[in-house]
Amino acid sequence: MQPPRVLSIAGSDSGGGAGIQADIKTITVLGGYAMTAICALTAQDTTGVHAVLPIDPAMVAAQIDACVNDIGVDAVKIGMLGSPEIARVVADRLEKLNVPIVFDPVMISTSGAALADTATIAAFERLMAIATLTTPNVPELHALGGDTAMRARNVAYVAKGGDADGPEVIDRLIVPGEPDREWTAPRIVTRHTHGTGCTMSSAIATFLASGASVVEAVEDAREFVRAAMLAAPGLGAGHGPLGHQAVR
Ligand code: PXL
Repeated sequence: MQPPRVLSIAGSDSGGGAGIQADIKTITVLGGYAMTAICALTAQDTTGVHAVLPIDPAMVAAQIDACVNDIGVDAVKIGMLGSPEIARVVADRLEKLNVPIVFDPVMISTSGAALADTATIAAFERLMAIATLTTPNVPELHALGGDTAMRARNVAYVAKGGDADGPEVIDRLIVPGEPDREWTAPRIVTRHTHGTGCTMSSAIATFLASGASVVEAVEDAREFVRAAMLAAPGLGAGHGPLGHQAVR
């Protein structure tokens, strides 16, 4: 049987914990076929982001075209974009592609580094409009105008609760025209949370590529992120990576 083909359009994390590397591991462990369009390189480890190099927007477009035109794509995940020009070129390409799109509106790394400037965040509007699902964490939802602004945009989103306080983590799914849903689970207390957002969005994209509904995809992706967090290998002196490879 052909594996679900998932294209990750995102930034590279040299340390392997987040970004494109987390996406490839997630998609692969979940049985998908991972492809990538790299938008930015980061020199990064568990302690922080040491350098960022955005890729030429035309090169990002060429990577997307290569994957779409030959291998084909069943779902797309969008992560770190690196510049407003890249965000625009990605929107241009994806507006013509009729597959599920999961948009992780990446703004800040787990270690606190800014991964999107104001102009790039402004360019998120078109991507939210075409995404099947946008997956903001607490500070990202706030920067996007909160629930009021998201509901006014009439887009589906998962408000991830991992960054909120308290012993329980609540993730909420809002789909226009459908009842809201939420999932509650005991907080996993760990400093090894680097790449949780990337892992969540690429897991959702993989489940959607396999034909799951949005509700099923979010539910199963949450379980995968939690299992990978519990399997974290404890690497590095800062916020370490998840243990994707140990989840079976
Ligand atoms: O989790 C957000 C994120 C996305 N993309 C890249 C990252 C990070 C966080 O560190 O490095 C490349």
